[in-house]
Amino acid sequence: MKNMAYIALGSNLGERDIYLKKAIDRLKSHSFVNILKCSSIYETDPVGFEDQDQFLNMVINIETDLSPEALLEECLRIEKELGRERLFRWGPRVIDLDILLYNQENMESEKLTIPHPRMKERAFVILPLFEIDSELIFPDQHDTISSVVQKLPEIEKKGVRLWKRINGEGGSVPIES
Ligand code: A4P
Ligand code: MG
Repeated sequence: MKNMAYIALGSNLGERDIYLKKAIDRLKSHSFVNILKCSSIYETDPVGFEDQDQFLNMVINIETDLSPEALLEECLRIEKELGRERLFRWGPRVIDLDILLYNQENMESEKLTIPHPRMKERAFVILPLFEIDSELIFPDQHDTISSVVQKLPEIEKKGVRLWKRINGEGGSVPIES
């Protein structure tokens, strides 16, 4: 498959890990998508609107023959099929799928901005991304993932705790920077 992309997954309602798994299974079953890597699952303090339950977050790396727009449509379709209701921006959700990066492209349209505009400030995205690709370079300012990790405030990093390792072992220790 021609293109490489990274997708962030988040859930803070109901059986959060089941929603993550179901979303990945649906992407996996798409004939134009191959899952290459999955990060561990992290439990994270809510950012933006803080008066809501903790999230589970993770990041996956895929290869795909879908265009960025078609991949977004697929993500929105999966969110809908899994029962996501949009209550308000940054509010609670059973599943959120955000496209972080697509090859080395920079794009901005009404529907889609890549790289995801808020990703570099969000420890719940950057730490799982660093786990699966510690050599990553961003297409916009060509900064490295490790420099982005270093710039994250300590307090934000403390809000991201390992919940389940890739291979299933449970845990809840803070992630070391
Ligand atoms: N859209 C534009 N660019 C993209 C992209 N790269 N990937 C558009 C996906 N969608 C993109 O998304 C609204 C619209 O954004 C989509 O229809 C698409 O056309 P949404 O998922 O309905 O809205 P949202 O997720 O509520 O808003 P937004 O602004 O995407 O929020 P964020 O920035 O994703 O934040 N705290 C923790 N701990 N963990 C979380 O996962 N998530 C959020 C949501 C807030 N706080 C959180 C977490
Ligand atoms: Mg979203």
